[in-house]
Amino acid sequence: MIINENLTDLVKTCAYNLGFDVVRITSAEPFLRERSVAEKRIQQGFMDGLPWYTQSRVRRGTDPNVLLPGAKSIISVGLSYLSESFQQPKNGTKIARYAWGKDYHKVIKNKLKGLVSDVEERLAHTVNARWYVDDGPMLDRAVAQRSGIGWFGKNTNILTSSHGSWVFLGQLITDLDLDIDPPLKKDCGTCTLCIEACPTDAIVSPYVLDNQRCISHLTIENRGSISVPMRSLIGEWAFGCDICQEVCPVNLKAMTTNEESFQLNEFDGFDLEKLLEIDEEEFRTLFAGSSLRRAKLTGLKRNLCVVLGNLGDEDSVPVLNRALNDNEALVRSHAAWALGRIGGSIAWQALEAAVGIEQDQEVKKEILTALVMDTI
Ligand code: B12
Repeated sequence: MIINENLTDLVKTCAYNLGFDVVRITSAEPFLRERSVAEKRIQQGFMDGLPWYTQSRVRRGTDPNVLLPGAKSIISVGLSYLSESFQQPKNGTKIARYAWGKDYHKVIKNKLKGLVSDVEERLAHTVNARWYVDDGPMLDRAVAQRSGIGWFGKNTNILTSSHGSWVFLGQLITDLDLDIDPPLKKDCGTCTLCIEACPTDAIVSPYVLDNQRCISHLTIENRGSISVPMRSLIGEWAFGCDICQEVCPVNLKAMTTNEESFQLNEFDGFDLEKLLEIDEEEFRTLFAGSSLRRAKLTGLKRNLCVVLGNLGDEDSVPVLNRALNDNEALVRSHAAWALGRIGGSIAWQALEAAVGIEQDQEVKKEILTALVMDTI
């Protein structure tokens, strides 16, 4: 029989062999402090815009024994996605780094499943386990902090000593008796670079993020219109945002990933403008297995209009003009805004032609506003 100490070593060795960059263990005790913080954030309205993020989800997700009756330990893992070959797409648009390789949910879940079967094979008996990567009710960052994977940065991301915050987090709740690791005794000290760098002031105070102001939310989870004041602040970000991570001094020293699925530079040389002219079927084929699908085609088209408006290049006027005829009102309204922002006689003519035929009142309002923007 394997005594506890060796069992812990065995689990960690198996996890590192599968390619995880950081592996630590925490207990299956409830996360009471984290529960009350998350509940408070919901009450304060800082999680507004995420209807699925509810009090009952938080309560369930902070009690590992509800998720896996008989749970004794949680194996907490971090996998870096900082790829050396990373390159942003053509023409100045930006996509958050985490979305460049293959969809991490699948990659990490396969590894966690592999970890369970490797340990079961070595122990010659089944292990009760439940795994989560991003999509479950658990607070992944709370698990990572308590297990000592890393510490909470003021931008709310978990920072690891070796790979900075460029790590995905996942965990395996198990009924295994494992040795518990302590949290790290580290913090960000007096540094406030991430708070100062956020163009939308989304980090309202250290460790507190206003979801509705975060570019990541506005461009990924948000299904509706992007409010006019936020549009120009989004800058070039067409999907997600990395500003609060890019300015972090810990991230400057971060090691890069060895994970093959994240080395791929799927969009290298891809002209994102093309997205404005593809249909659902082409989108599904082009972006199969990519995290970008989360924003849906309509959301991505909306974002691209905003980015093209911000880039202000007159060469984008023809594609934006065609987007004024998109089937989705959301895309047409943001295309109108972008044309108004770029300005010039061709943009103006396109808007004037559209105002006569547009049936949707909201879009019509956007076109009229854009026509005025142009004449200012
Ligand atoms: C909802 C969500 C979002 C929302 C809201 C983000 C937010 N801050 O809550 C949006 C869409 C904006 C988002 C954006 C991003 N996300 Co996100 N997101 C999540 C999700 C699903 C839930 C997060 C959550 O519960 N938030 C609620 C708040 C209350 O939780 P919290 O911020 O962790 O709160 C803790 C701290 O504030 C801390 N705390 C509070 N007060 C204090 C005081 C002190 C002194 C200290 C030390 C700590 C502390 O305690 C709280 C409770 O644990 C998780 C996956 C999951 N299931 O956990 C991924 C997750 C957090 N996201 C992730 C990523 C990668 C991102 C982006 C980087 C993607 C991008 N490039 O665009 C950005 C980062 C934006 C940012 N600065 O946070 C990773 C983060 C990995 C990491 N290293 O931390 C996660 C963990 C997914 C994963 N499994 O890898 N995300």
